[in-house]
Amino acid sequence: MAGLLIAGVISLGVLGVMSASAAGVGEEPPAVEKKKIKVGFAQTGAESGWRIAHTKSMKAEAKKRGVDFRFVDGRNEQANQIAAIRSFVAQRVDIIILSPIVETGWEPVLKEAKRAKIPVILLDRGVKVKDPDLYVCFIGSDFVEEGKMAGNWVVKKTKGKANIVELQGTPGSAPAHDRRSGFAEAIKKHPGLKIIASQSGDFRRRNGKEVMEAMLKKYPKEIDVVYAHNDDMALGAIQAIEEAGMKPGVDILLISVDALKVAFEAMVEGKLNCTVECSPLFGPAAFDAAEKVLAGKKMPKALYNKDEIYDQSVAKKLIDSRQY
Ligand code: GZL
Repeated sequence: MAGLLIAGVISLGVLGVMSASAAGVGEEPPAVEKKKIKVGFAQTGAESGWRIAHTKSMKAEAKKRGVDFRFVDGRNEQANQIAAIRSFVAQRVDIIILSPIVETGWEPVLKEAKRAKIPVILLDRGVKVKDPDLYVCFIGSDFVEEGKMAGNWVVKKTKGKANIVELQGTPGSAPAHDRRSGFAEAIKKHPGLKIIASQSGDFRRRNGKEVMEAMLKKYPKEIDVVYAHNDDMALGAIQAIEEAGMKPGVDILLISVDALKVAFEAMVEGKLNCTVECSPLFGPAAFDAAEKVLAGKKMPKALYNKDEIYDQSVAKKLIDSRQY
């Protein structure tokens, strides 16, 4: 016991003495702490269930990786996101991640980031810029493909004959533009399918309800299908249809995008007919890309998430597995 004690004391003492100076002969030098990468993320806002889940995924992954994460909620204003990018440049972050609310108006501030030699990753939504080197890569969904999936479902479900009302997302945003064009492409060979009205609900549930109320006043009996660019607006439209004394999912079919758990609940209730997935859970992919960029690895210009389509026939079976 004494030997052990002495060994204990000696080792403590030695350690005590040794720790007062640099590592001694034969001692392992203290592990160099891995430098924390500084990431500035300019998020769009908090307009929908999708966006909230997206922010949650990014914050959880940043915490898990011990990243020095600077988060700014753009509160759905491009000016706020531009100011956030400028502040990230001033803070000399290592990399900037941007979910751009709209596609245009980014050239000047992205040039400032480039001049500061700070790489930019686009997440979720794309931008229209002349110089593609203003960002390293885009990670998100193919919104044109999502629109096509929705259009093809409407063609099949209605046998190519229906009056359609479209609830569009934020004007000028990539998802609103591309989900419209993909849908129009899918239905163009079917003259019996007519978009009789199209209006933005800004991806918000309240706006979706208000726009649908106006549409029902204008077209009390003519609407067969609602194509909503996201589930939040579809849920608002469902409320408006019920308040007008009609059965959503039966009198008027509804298809939307995002595949939120609440959309699965509406499908189980028979009020929503179909939703196209657009997963927000790509925090891990975003930080993988950031680490690769900072390690000087070559990145593809675009990395697309895989999206599925779900209708009422699978809603009950899959609802418990939905993660957002
Ligand atoms: C899509 C994303 C869209 C969602 C909406 O990647 O930009 O914005 O479809 C969200 O729910 O508001």
